[in-house]
Amino acid sequence: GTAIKKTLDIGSNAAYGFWLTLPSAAVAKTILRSCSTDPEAGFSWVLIDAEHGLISDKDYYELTNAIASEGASPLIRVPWSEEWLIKRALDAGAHGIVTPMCHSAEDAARIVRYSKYPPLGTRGYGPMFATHAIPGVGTAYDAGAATGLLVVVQIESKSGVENIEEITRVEGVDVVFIGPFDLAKQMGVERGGEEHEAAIQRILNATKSAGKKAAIFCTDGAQARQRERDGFDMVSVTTDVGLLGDGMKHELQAARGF
Ligand code: 3PY
Repeated sequence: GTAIKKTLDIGSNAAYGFWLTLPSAAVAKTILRSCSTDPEAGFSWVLIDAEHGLISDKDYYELTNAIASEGASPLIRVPWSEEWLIKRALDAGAHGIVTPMCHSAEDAARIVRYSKYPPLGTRGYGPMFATHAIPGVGTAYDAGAATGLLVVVQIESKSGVENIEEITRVEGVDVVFIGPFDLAKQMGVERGGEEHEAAIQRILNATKSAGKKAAIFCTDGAQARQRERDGFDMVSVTTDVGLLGDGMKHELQAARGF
C-alpha cells in the first residue's frame, strides 16, 4: 500500500505527471518509455482523464495496467464524485482517484468515505482486478487500500477556495489538486490574472499548512518548473493531446521553413 504513496515522495523534486485524454495504452506507454522509467527523471504518475477526455470505464483496466507496467502510478479522474464511479475506478487498479469540483469539507469527507473500505468508509468490496496494476501488493491490498490509495480532490471553484482551510483539514484527503482552467471560469476571473494567482497561492498555502500535498495542472514544462519552484509537490506537465498537436505543428513549420 505505501508503495503507492511513495511515488509522491521522491526527494526534494516535485512528482511530475501528465494528463492522458486518449483511451490508448499505446500512447501512455510510448510517452512513458520516451521519457524515462526512472521516477526521479521521468514521470511518476499519469492522470487518466475520464472527466473530460475520451476515456470511459471500459478503458480503465488496460490503461492502469499499461501505466503501472512502466513504473508510474495510474490515477483516474472520475467524471464526478459519485460513490459508484470512484469504486469502479479503484476496482480497475487506479493507485488513486481525482475528483472534480470539491466545493466544501462535506464534499471532501464524502469523497474520502467513498474511497475507503469500512470501517473508514463505505467502499464496496470487489478488488479482483485492482491488484493487477499494483505490482507486489498481492493480498496486502485490503490493508494498503485504507491508507495507500491516493485521495485527490480538485479545487476549482469559488466555494472551493473559500472553504479551502476546512477542506485541507479533512482526514483522508492526501492531495489538493488545483484545476486552473475551471478555477478561472468558475471565479469569473482571467486565467493568470491577479485574483486567479491569489486564489492559487491561498490554496497552496492552506494545503501546505495542513501538511497535505499540493498539485496543479500545467500546459508546458516551463510552467511546470515554475510551479515546482512555487512549492507544489505534484505537477502535471502537459497533456497527450496538447503535445501531439503542438509537436506536429512545430515539425510542419520546420519542414515548411517557418
Ligand atoms: C482545470 O484546469 O480546470 C483542470 O481541471 C485541469 O484540466
